[in-house]
Order: sequence, then structure tokens, then C-alpha cells
Amino acid sequence: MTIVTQPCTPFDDQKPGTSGLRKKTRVFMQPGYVECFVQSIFNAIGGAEGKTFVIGGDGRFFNTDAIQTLLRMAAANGAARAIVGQDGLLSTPAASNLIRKRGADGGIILSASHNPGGIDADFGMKFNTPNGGPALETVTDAIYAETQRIREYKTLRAENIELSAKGETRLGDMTVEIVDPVADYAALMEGIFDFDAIARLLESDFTMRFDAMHAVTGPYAKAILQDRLGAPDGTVLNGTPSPDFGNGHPDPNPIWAKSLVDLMMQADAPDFAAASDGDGDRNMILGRRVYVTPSDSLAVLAASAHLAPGYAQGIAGIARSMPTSAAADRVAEALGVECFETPTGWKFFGNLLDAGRVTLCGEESAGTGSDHVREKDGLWAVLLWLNILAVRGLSVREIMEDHWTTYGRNYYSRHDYEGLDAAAANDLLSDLTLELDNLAGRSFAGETVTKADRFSYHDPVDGSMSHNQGVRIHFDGGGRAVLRLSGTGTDGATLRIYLERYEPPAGDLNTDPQAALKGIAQAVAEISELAERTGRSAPDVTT
Ligand code: VG1
Ligand code: CO
Repeated sequence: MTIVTQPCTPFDDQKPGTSGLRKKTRVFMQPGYVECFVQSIFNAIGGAEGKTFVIGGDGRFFNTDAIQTLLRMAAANGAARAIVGQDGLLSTPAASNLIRKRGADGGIILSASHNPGGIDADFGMKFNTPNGGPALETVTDAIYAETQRIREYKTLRAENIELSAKGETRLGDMTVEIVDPVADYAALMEGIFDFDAIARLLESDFTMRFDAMHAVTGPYAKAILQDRLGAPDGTVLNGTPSPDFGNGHPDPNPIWAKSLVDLMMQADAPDFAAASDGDGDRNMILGRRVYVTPSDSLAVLAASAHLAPGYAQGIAGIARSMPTSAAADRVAEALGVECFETPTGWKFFGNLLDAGRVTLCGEESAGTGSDHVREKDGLWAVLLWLNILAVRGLSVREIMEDHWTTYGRNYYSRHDYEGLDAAAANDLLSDLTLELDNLAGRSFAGETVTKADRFSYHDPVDGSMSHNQGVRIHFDGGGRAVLRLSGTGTDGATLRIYLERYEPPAGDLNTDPQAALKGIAQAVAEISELAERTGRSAPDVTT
């Protein structure tokens, strides 16, 4: 097999997003596009010579084509070994686990996560470092710099290799190891949770559903929930990964997982339900007639994590992204552990986890995880919920009510305005930024602003700074709104508005969140001239 060098034209449009590079699938399918991006990764990390990489994706359209390209390039660049999920599949948390467990030099995950898949939808690539986590900004900036000066890539003239049979093969001088994507991950889960207690719960009259949304968690959920823990067949819904996710958005929220939410709002609904996203790192949690807001889920898990054997010693600390509600902060305070507020994106948790400063992390976007890997982990969250339900013997609703009467309730909602004109959305935020210093003391829709600023993060571990991570507006009475632009979309701009208001334990804990947040939502709309600038009168997605 011969190694060949092919030309690249430097890119100008590959700025790293919240989570790797995401583009339309047809962009990735352009001749040389994947190649020149992958070569930029290899160049940025000091070459691939002698290295071991974990490679896998969420099974979306173009997944295996991209993997074949990647393997040829890894071989041509001198990599020693590639560990690849069977059929090209690896959930993001399972990939993170494999990188750590096998001491790999990194991994390349092929996914656009919760974005839809297909030739006319989205594709993505992300590089993870040897700690198993998404590359930090220093590395993603270095990759970006390479994409701007890349002139050539190296590949192997070779046939595609078989990805469906487990075992070792060779590609040029590189060993390709095809592994069961589920086995190591399932063993990791078994080491953390009380599988006997969960199995007993599932044996009782307790019923649950897990919606894999036609994405990568299907095989994981079937193996763990049904085969190992004994949940009956039919517990896992939409459990076969498909290249276009059954023509849906694999985004576990009340819009895209509506059928599951509708099911759970019935009087005779199952006791518990959950859904995960395209690459298996997100989770949505539901009980009978109750939707658990992700910010609340983080707080509940933190308060009860010690009930799972893996966290029996207690947790070191909690980290949450800035737009995530402060519900977890109250738990951290009660536990007497540190609490950190980071920018949006899981990569910002990596240093805190590596340093042992935090055990649990979470984001309002349905991401929860712990120090067991360096990615958020959808099924892990489901299993921790099940472990807690099994030990406490309460319903999801009872657990939520107990939590609110102990800590108070952080009413919370995120409003997304999607597909906006990018210039209009950018102007809205930059004009708002100029106004921030003039807002304090003024009232909008009956709400008085106490403080407004832009969030910057100082990483307490490596001392790095990340600026411009969202606009925060605080209101009299403890309400808060956050505005930022999405870094994962591929169509125009998505404006996210995060709304929060705290109600103490003695207050009204059972209002509809949209009603509880109406005043703050109106105030933000006025302050940001939302309707005038976007032409929208209501959000596209409310979570
Ligand atoms: C969104 C979420 C963020 C999450 C990111 C990746 O980013 O808001 O919390 O970390 O997606 O999630 P943005 O920039 O669109 O708001 V996913 O499951 O890649 O992986
Ligand atoms: Co995801």
C-alpha cells in the first residue's frame, strides 16, 4: 500500500464551535474536506506517529465513509493503532471511556450530536484529548490555525476495511482493532451503580421507557437496561440507530421527543422515562406527569449521588455551565462542597474533573455527567436516577417535591429562536452589550434590573481566561436572564434566552414555569428589542 500526498486549500470557515466542527453533511462530503481537516488535527497535535486513536461515531449518514478516510489517513501519518467501534459506532461517553481506559493519545468522534442527520442535514467531527475529554481551547485554536495554513494531506491508497467484524486487522503498518462498542461502557456502569437494586426495582411493578431516538444509545440501552437489568423488551423505544434518525431530530427535549412526553403526561403513564440524543451524551428525565428540568436534575442527582456505590464517599464538588440554574449551587452549599460556574460546553469541565475539584457536572441543555468519563453521559444519568429511585422508594414527582421543599425551586426555562438572520442576531447581542452599563436601576415590564454584564471565565486550574461567554441580566428579587448565540447550529443563527427565578421553600412551588417566568421573559424581550430585531413573537423551542 502506498502513501500518497494530496493538495489542500486552506480553509477559512472552520472556527471551532461549542463542541467541535459542525457543518452541513454535503460540506463534509466535498472531496478533500474531511481529509484536510483531519490532517489539521494531526498537525496540531504534533503528528500521529506511533499514536493510538479511538474512532467512532453516532451512526449518522456519512459516518462510515468518514471513518474509512480517517483510518487511511491515520495509517499514512504513522499511527500505531486505531480502536474503532464495531460498525463505526461509539457513543460519545463510551468513546471517552475507551480513550481513558486504553490510554489512547486521543480520539476522533464523528457526530453532530442532537442535530439531525442525513445528506441534507448535519455532520460533525470532534477531537478528544488523552484525558477523554473534548479538546480545550488551546488545542481547538491550534487546529483552527492549521486549517488556515494546511497545504497537503497524507493518505494511503487502500481499500475500505471491514468494520463489522470484531478483532484486529492491519491497514498499512497500523493495527485496526474493532471493538464491541458497548462492553467496556457497560462494565463501567456496573462498577458505579447498584445493579442489583435497580434490577429489583425493574422486577417490581415499576415501569419505564427509554427513547433512543433512532440514535446511538439504542444498543447501549438494550444491552444494559433490558439484557443486564432485566427490563422487559419494549422498554427501549426507537432502539436501532438509523442514518437519518428516523427522519427526526435526535434532541431529547419536549419538542423533538414529544411522543414520549405526551405518553408520560397520561394518568396511567409509566413511572419513569428518559431519552438521549444522537451521540448519547444528553438525557431528558420524566416521571409520571412530570418533566424534570435538566438544571433540577443536576441538583437532585448531586443531593442523592451518595446513594450509588460509585459516589458513596460523597462528591468533591459540583460544576455547572453559567446559563444552568443555580439549583445545584444550593445543594453544594448544603453539602459544604465547592461549586463552579463555567462557560457553555463540556470542555470547560475537564480541568476541574482532572484536578479532582468536582465530581458532578451539568448543563441546562440536558447534559449531566461525572468524573467517570470526560463527557456528559446520557445513560449514566438515567442509571443514577434509577439507582436513586430504587433506594429512596419514591416516585419522580415525590422526589422533586421533596427537593423543592428542602431547597426551594429555581423556576427555569430556555427559549430558543432558531434560524435567525445571523447579522440581525449578532447586532442584537452587540447592541445589547453596549447598553449593559445603562440598565441597572431601570424597569422593564415591571421588572427592575439590578446588574447586567458579560460572563468571562477564569479557569481556576490552568489560569486561562475565556471571554464573551454570554450576557447576564439580573433582576430585583433574584431573577436572571442570560442571552447567548448557539455555537452548534448550521442554519443562520440561534439565539438562546435562559430565564430563571428562585422561589424559596415556603413560597409557591407549583406554578407552571412559563407563567412563573413571564415577567422576566417580557423584560428581556423589551430590553433586547427582540420582536423588532428578529421578527419573531415566540420562541421555536421552549425547554
Ligand atoms: C449546545 C448546548 C451546550 C452543549 C452543546 C453540545 O451548545 O447549549 O450546553 O454543551 O450544545 O451538546 P450551543 O452552543 O448550541 O448552545 V451536544 O449533545 O454536542 O453535544
Ligand atoms: Co450530544
